[in-house]
Amino acid sequence: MTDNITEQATAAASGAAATEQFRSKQRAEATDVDTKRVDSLVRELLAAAHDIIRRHKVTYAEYDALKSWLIQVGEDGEWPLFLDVWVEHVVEEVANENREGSKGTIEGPYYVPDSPRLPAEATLPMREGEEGTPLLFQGQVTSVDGTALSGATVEIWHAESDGFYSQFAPGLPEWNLRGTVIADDQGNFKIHTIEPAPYQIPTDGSCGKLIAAAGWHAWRPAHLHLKVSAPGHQLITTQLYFKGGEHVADDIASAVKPELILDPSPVPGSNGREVTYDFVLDKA
Ligand code: MBD
Ligand code: FE
Repeated sequence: MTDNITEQATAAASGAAATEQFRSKQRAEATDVDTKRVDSLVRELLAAAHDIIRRHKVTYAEYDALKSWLIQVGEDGEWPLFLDVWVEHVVEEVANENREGSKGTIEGPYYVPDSPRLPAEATLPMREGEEGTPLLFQGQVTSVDGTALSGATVEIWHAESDGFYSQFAPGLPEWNLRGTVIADDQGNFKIHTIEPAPYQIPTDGSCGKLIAAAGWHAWRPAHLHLKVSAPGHQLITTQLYFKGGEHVADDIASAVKPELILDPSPVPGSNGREVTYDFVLDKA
């Protein structure tokens, strides 16, 4: 929104915040993993690397370039970003392959739990004059058997018009464009927000360096992040995109699915748009 934010946002600062956030929400400790499984997973991962080195005759110069890049990823705090952009989508695919309800997709590095609780119809916390097309995002949460899920929870977080997330870029109010909406007794919710902008991976860090070195682009399409849950049901982590938006067809994070593309319509007599999207939750 302001040049101020653009100037101050650095890969290292958002990386440090993402690393800190990850450490505080870790799902399980590595020590919970069975020795045999660590043995086969790591052995196969290394064997795949060895095979690539042999097939491509990787040189010492390339090996050293890899080593310094890996060191820099750690120094920049960009492991959460790197892994969520290039690896998480396959973990999500495997984790959710048996779901019958709504599609999920990756969480990404910028989720923060315990955002402000809001009623079933609510406006997300935002700055005075927050830039962007006003968006009414509404829908209903039901169970796979069709039952409306009273009091379902819809957590939502997204970037502002420059692609920055609160708590991961300087100058934004703590909970800007983040909220936990409690649906009504029919599972209905109405969320007033603004349409987010496409997100560019920071160009000044190690992930940006990799993208430049490989000649890739650094963009994710504009997206809303969501976690939807209800008692007795499995939480779904997902994202929703906008039809016709830039990079919907070539997301750097490979996290777009056809079921996740919204097609909002203009709200007559206003400059805003609205869209309805219903969530269907699998039983726990
Ligand atoms: C994002 O906003 C995001 O959602 C992912 C997955 C990676 C980087 C930035
Ligand atoms: Fe995101």
